[in-house]
Amino acid sequence: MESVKAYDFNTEYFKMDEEVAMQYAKEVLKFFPIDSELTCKEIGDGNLNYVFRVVDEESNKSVIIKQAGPVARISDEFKLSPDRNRIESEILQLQHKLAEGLVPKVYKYDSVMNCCCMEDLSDHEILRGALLKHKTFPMFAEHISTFMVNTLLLTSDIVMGHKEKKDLVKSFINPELCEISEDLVYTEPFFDCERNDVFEKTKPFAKELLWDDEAFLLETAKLKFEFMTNAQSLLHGDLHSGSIFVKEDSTKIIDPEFAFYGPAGYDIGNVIAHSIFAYINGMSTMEDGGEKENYIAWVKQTIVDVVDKFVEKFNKVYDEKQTEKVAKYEGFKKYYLENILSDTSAIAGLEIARRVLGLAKVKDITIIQDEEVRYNAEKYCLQVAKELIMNRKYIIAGKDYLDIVEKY
Ligand code: SR1
Ligand code: MG
Repeated sequence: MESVKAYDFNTEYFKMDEEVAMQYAKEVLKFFPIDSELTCKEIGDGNLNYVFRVVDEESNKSVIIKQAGPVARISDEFKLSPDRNRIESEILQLQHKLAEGLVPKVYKYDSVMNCCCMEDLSDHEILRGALLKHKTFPMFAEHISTFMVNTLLLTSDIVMGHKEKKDLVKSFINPELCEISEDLVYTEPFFDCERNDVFEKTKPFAKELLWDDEAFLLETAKLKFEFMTNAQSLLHGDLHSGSIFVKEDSTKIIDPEFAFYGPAGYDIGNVIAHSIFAYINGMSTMEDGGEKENYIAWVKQTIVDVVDKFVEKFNKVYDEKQTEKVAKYEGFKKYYLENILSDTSAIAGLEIARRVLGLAKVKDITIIQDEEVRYNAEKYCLQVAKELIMNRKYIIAGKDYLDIVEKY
């Protein structure tokens, strides 16, 4: 009989491999009987962590173990506190209460091994991957708008007691991951930053359109300070299509390790930006015909619905759940929502620009093989991005986004 190596999971952190993850699932998590025959695969494809899927084929039970390392997976230039795993576990549990059914269940957070054990969502697929196959998800806008209204508005000073809210601000202070966003979203895409490896053909266009435009750079500076100082809502903080699992009738939001108290528009802007990436990928890579028409029509409708459903549900929840006396004053709700919506537009623009010009790019663009087609897609993205940032005060409804998406 093969002997099983004994690991000490209680004293000191060490990085798991597949064998260790199986052992952990039995011994610590007690998710499987000790004598069960398990399989395990590391399935993480994000930039930071390791994700193990442990399965018992016989009982069909499975679990996910997500472990944070001391450096980012994408590059050891990023030394990151494993506290991000605590943040992720606690936020998932909080979001589970605020937006039931829209996040995976957490089974355990382990502060020694820096891992979070959670529900396996393998019957779903990652939204970005599904979009790259040009699949459509008719319920997506409905689900994501509910998720955003519930998690953003219910954690704001409009609804929460202000002391209780400040306790959450304290718990989810997230300096290292915020610094990544401050650098990667707000700063480095807007000059010729060496580590960004910008697509060569696009560089002169980026220089003329963005890097040399002082009025534009000033707006990015204002937005960076808004990100760093406006503790409005408890954000997911990285709500792109790689952080969302989907199947036809279900949406599950994962990976909230970038969570902190910031401007509510940050999450909504991310969802719109990555929907626009789905649009430009479809336009650039699909053959003309019915399939392309259906897909493009669905993406456009999704962009419109994400914004308009957010606004509709926001108004309703605000009226039902507001507790702050002055938030009831005539005109305040409109003022508050308009600020969120202008942030949303600007952040959609920043996210689009940074995924083209920054360190962390998106497959929607990078898989475009033909250089001329990719160049045109990147030019399109940068023009849309600039308009979303510069005209943010006027981009407040789904239709306004549609006009810009169709304009270039
Ligand atoms: C170093 S991390 C790069 C990017 O991956 C994450 O998902 C965030 O979007 C971050 O900006
Ligand atoms: Mg992630």
